[in-house]
Parts: sequence; C-alpha cells; structure tokens
Amino acid sequence: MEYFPDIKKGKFRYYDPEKVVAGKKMKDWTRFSLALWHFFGEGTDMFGSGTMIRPWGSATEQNTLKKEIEAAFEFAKKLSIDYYAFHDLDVIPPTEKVSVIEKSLDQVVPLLKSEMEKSGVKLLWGTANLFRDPTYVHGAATSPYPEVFARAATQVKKMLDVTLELGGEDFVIWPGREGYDTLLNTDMKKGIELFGSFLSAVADYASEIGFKGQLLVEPKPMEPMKFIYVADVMSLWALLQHYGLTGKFKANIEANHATLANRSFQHELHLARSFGLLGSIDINQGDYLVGWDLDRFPTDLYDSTLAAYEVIENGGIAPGGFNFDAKVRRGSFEPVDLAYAYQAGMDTVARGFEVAAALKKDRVFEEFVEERYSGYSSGIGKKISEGKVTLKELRDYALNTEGFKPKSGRQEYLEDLLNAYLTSTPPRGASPGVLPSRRDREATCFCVLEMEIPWIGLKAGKPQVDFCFSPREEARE
Ligand code: XLS
Ligand code: CA
Ligand code: CA
Repeated sequence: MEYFPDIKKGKFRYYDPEKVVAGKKMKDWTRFSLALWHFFGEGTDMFGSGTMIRPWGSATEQNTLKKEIEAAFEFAKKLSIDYYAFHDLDVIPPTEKVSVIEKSLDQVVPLLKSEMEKSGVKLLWGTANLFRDPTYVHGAATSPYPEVFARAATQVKKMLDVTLELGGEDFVIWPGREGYDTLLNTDMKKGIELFGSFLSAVADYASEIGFKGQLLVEPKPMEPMKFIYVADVMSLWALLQHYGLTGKFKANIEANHATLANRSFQHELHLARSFGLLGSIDINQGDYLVGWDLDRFPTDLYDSTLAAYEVIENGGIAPGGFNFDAKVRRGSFEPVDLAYAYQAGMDTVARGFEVAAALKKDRVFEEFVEERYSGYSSGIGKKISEGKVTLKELRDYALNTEGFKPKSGRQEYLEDLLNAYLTSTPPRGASPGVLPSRRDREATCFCVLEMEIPWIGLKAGKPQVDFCFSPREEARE
C-alpha cells in the first residue's frame, strides 16, 4: 500500500544530496535522520487531544504500528532522508513489563529489517525510552531504588542488541529523568554516581557484544525533571572525566536543549567539538518567547550556518548525523505538512552548509581568531599555554609590558561579515554574485553595501573606503 500517494519526492531549494560543498557531498555532511517518535506523533498537547490526519488510521485500529512503520520508511525514501532513529517503545504496543518489551522487540525487528532493505534507509541510532513508564517517576538510572536501575539497564541492554542487529551507527542515552524535582528528598552526589556507574556498565556491554557504533549521551537542563544532571556539554564533560569514561561516550547535541540551558546551539557544538565530544546532532529549534521544549522544525538560517560551520570544522559528523527530533505544529495536521516540514528543515541545514563552506573557504573568522591569540604561540605566552610559568616570572613580564592595550574585538564587523556571507553566497542554480574574496576585500577595502547580488536585485556600487576596516591593516599599525 502507498501511504503518501500525493508525495512523490522532496522538492528542495538547497538540499542536493550529491552536491559537493567544502569537499564532501551534502548527504555525507548532513546524514539526515527521521525520528519515529515524532513521525508517529498525534498532535496532542497538555490541553488538547490529537489533531493529526494520518494515512495509517487512528491509534485504536488493529495493526496500526505496522502501517506506521511502513509509512515512515516510504516517507523517508521519498524525501531522501537516509537514516532513522527510534526508541524501543516507539515500535511496540504499550506495555509496562520489560519481559514483554523484549519479546515485542523480537517480533518487530524483522519488519524493521525488511523495510530498511526495501527503502535503503539505515538506522542512525537506537535508544531506550527510560522516561515514560511510571516506575521511572524518581529517575531511571538515578532512581533511589536498585530495582528501577536494573529495569533501566535491561531496556538498554535489549536496545543495544537490537541496534547492533539493525546495523545502527550510534546508540543514545537521553537522561531526561536523571535529576530531581526537589533536593529535600534527593542525594545528588549519589544520583550522579549512579549515572556514572550506569554509563560504565553500558560501555562494557557495548564492547562485549561487539557494538562498534558511537555511544552518545544527550544533555538537557530540565524537563521533565526540574534539574537534569547532564544539563549541558560542560556537565557531560566533567562527568565523563570523573568516571573515567572519556573516549567511551560523546554528546548528542540537541539545538532546543542548548537554548533551554541558556546556551546557543553554536556554543554547545563549539564546546563539544573542542573537547572531541561532538558525536551527533538532534536538529530542531525552540522559540525565543517560549521557555519549554518545542522541537520545531529548524528554519533559522543563522543558527544552521553556525552549526554547519562547527560540523565542517569537526571534519564531519559521521557516524552521527542530523536527526530531526522535530514535530510539525499541532495546527499543521495534514500529511503534506510533514513533507513541507522536512523540506524546510533539510533546506535550512543544507543552506547552512553552503554559507559555512564559503566562510571556511575564505577563512573569515579563523584568521581573526588566530591573530587574536597569537601571543600564546611564542615566548612567555607559549610558556603560559604549556602551564610552565611561575607567578614571579609573570610579575616581571607584567612590569615590563605595563601600559599594554588590548585591541578591539571587532564584534560588529564580524557579525556584519557573517550577514554578508548569508546574503551573498549563491544558492544552487543562481549566478554567483561578486562578493570578492577575502584578500580582494582587504586590498580594495570592500564594504558589504557594494556587493552585487543578482538574485535579490542588488547592484554593485563604488567601494567606500572610509567605512572599511582591514584586520591586516590594523595588525600592521
Ligand atoms: C527529549 C529528547 C528525546 C531524546 C531521545 O527531550 O530529545 O527525544 O532525543 O530519547
Ligand atoms: Ca533529542
Ligand atoms: Ca527536545
């Protein structure tokens, strides 16, 4: 049966799987994935029931799960989404018994396998749902009860087996219930220790069964708990080091979780990349005016450009990918809205890669940053960097360099340059504008206002030398 007869294939403005940007095909940079839990979402919210019109019928109908799964693979194939991701509980009938979860998974794996073979869609990551069952009310791996810890471990064990069997490239642990609602009944140190112990057992079992994929932990600061122990990349980094788990786990960074933690998506990616922790991405966005997790499809080009920039800098995201942990709004209830949503999201990420590739090619920010920190590459700066300097030496140096004046950080200049690249990088099929290379810009003291951008009707003007700034000139001063 064809579930989406009106959808033939994705209609993209920017995403072209075979197009090479920054030395790699777009599909290899992006490795897009469809999240089954959102795809099957019914459009309920805290105040209202489901709104979605879906070709697989209502949730009460027999055999719906099979239809949902078939529909998801058909959709992913049509939209050129190469991967998918799922929790154990996404693909089996509701149950509270782990023994039933194990059996039901055994029953559904052959269906997943055959759909994967038919469609060519691969498994990006598997995960265990350690938050829905009422037993997890006080935490799963950090519950005060060993019985609950063991139950959570059993679910993870089974999903690791399933992920291995399906050739999954990563395995995610999202510790959404691993935190507290009040410290009045909580031993926070114990909780964090328990989570460390849980991760160690997971890493051991993964290596025991020969799972070669990447193990990932997904930070989030709150929701459903008031505070979640792995709140952001920095807390994950501390935890991994403390429990001797560096090199065993990386981060799965979700855009909306970063903003809930009051960090930008770029911040979390940048930090993870710097520590060698950038494993995979859950791509979505929140809303500046709303304080909770919205999982909107991403449409913010500014954010996607900066994210792509970090991924290019990281040399790619494989074996991770860009998983759409995103859902259509409750009001976008027609099946075709799913296609619009994925197209918008994939184009947003793809466009981000085009712009970021242009920024990288011209080393727009790198040269500036390198020059800014260049004092640390020789002399006393080098000694400081290597941790080989004494306070006495530093005092002598400070007295000798008294009167030193820092240079401007040129934030607005750099932000303006970023805007220039965002508006001037030619989209697929358009004739290139005349954004001069960085070197030319420096030579002619180019200004953003003088760009010719044919597809938005901007004409080139005369360079206005007096507005311009060249970091090289400045460096020579
Ligand atoms: C919820 C999380 C969850 C994980 C997988 O906020 O994003 O969906 O990605 O359990
Ligand atoms: Ca997520
Ligand atoms: Ca989310």
